[in-house]
Amino acid sequence: MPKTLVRLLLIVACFAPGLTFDKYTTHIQNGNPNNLTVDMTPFVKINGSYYVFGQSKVNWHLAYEDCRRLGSELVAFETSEEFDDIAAHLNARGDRSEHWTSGNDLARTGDYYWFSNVQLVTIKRWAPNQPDNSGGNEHCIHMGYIYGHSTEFQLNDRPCNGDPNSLFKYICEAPKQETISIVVWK
Ligand SMILES: [Ca+2]
Ligand SMILES: [Ca+2]
Repeated sequence: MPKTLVRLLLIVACFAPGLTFDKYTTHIQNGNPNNLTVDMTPFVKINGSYYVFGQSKVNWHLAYEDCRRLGSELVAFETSEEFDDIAAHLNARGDRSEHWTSGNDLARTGDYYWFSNVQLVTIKRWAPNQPDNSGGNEHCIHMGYIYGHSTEFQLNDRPCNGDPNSLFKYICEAPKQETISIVVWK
């Protein structure tokens, strides 16, 4: 048999069923389990999540826009632990100022959701007698030392906009990281 024909048969055989294999495979994992170096500037890492603490004092809508410009959302406290972590971070910096979160009841008064992920606000971190929808115009949630006698960060509802006394700093939260691994056979 001529050599060229043998080579052709071998090449064809490689593509025959049962003799092929994936050239590569992919795996997607939550987080960054291998601690790969990732530049998350200007976000700071707090207990596995990434946040930006916006320093300008703005209404809730402008705060949300600023977070979106960073590819993030206003913070959602899905757990009390996350709230406590952020409060501890601010306290450690000596920052007791008020900060917007993504929480609001703009869609249905009295139903408070984290706007960034549509999860119900379930954490028990409201300040005493809050939320009170004072004046019928308080629909956005901020965290702060709500009363003069407050001794810790808590949540309160305030007017989302149109109130010069409700211009606050804000906290943006980056989306959860995923790590994609590609295994290549060569
Ligand atoms: Ca969160
Ligand atoms: Ca209130």
